[in-house]
Amino acid sequence: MSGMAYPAPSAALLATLRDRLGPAGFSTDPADLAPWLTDWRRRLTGSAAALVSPANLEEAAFVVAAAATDGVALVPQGGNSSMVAGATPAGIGSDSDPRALLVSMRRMRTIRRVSADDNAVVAEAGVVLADLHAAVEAVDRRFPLSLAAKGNATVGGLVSTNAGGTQVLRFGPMRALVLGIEAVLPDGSLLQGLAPLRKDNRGYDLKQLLIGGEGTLGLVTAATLRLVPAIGARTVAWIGLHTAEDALGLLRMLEDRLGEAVESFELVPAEGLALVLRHIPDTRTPLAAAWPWNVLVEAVSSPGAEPIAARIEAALAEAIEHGLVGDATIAASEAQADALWKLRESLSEAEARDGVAAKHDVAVPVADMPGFMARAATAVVERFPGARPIAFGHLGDGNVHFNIRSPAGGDDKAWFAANAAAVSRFVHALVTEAGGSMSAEHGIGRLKRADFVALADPARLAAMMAIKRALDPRGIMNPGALLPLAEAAPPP
Ligand code: 2HG
Ligand code: ZN
Repeated sequence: MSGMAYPAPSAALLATLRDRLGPAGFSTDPADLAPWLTDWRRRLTGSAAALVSPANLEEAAFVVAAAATDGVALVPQGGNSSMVAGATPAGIGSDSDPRALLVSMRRMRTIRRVSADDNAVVAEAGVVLADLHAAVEAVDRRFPLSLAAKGNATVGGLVSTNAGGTQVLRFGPMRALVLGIEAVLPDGSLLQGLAPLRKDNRGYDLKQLLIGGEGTLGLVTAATLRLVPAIGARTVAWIGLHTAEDALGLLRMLEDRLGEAVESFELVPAEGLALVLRHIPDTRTPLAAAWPWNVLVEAVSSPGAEPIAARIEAALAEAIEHGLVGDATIAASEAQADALWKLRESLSEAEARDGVAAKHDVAVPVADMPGFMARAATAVVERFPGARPIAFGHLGDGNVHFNIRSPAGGDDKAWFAANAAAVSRFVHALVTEAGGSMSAEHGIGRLKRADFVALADPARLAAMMAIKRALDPRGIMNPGALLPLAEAAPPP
């Protein structure tokens, strides 16, 4: 379906927005818009009639209400670090006839309240994750979600995509960390639910609809987020293993010995480590030999608790003795811990520097993951000869990035253009058949929408469409992300 049924914002609407938001909050200057029209992975470029940047809740509500009156499409955007082009105004109008308003939340960056007693922080949508981390550290607390894009990703985007990252194992993804939400619904009304309630049983959980809603059900303007005790001590280890099954065995053993202290359990295959060492400056191999698989483990204790380094060391020695682990090193300083993390966090970038890859973000039950990775790799190579699968990431969460690189030595751009869509459909079908998810943490956005719609359970898709129609009957919120681009409904 075409998005051309969305009306272009009228001159009167643009003037109203300019008057209300002022020069800092409204621009039609192509130079201001350009950096925000292409997605992070540079796969899609869109167009917008204006960049609209509300500075507070009142302005945000004004923008949505004004757009709703005219049925104009709004595309919310935070740090523009979506892995799936969830915040790119593509497919709505065109360069010569731009029809979307790009709504940047980056000016709403106030941390309204931090409460150590409530273990909660109220942050506006535009607060950058790294700034949030710093603000809550100041009161001896921690927001336990982190990802490589922390310098760009914003609270609104993290909430709207139910972001995950490298620290999900213990405290969960955003869904588990959001206590409350403030949002503007598609008709301009306000959903005000920022109270840091731990229990609230008044029927449907509307905030959970907005979490992971990818901006299709409303504009998140602020969220109340759960905090946990600050880090007293952390131990970071890099471990070499023979098989992915052994990695899983190690995870369960460490949980047995260390309880909940294990906060990260990240899988890096030999090929992934080699890519990082080849492409990322200032990296060096952590173990004497190359192992088929590696894991990075981080275990954390709170300030008043016993440090755990000695217990990890003992557990790893035992695992080596039993042949579960090949070799291991434990960071002796914070600098060494950061260096080990750099090996993991640079993997995505190293892969990109090496060439193009078809990217996947799949989940299956944790215990099935080693088997799935092996089966899927064989199936992909059979179907696409020469393709090079590489699986890395959040093994402890049952989520890996099962990326497929082009055959070595060829023209990878040409291979990608000819095969990427078919490769992705193939991988997404495999994971769906395995009872898993084709999007574990990145969301659907625009890049995965076609596969999601094609492979989704019909009952699930129908329920989602019904919710969308009920809350956003004219389809103005982030058209084309997550769900098919609908024709804009005529004004009532
Ligand atoms: C990661 O885990 C990110 O490093 C990016 O989710 C994954 O680039 C990717 O495929
Ligand atoms: Zn990831």
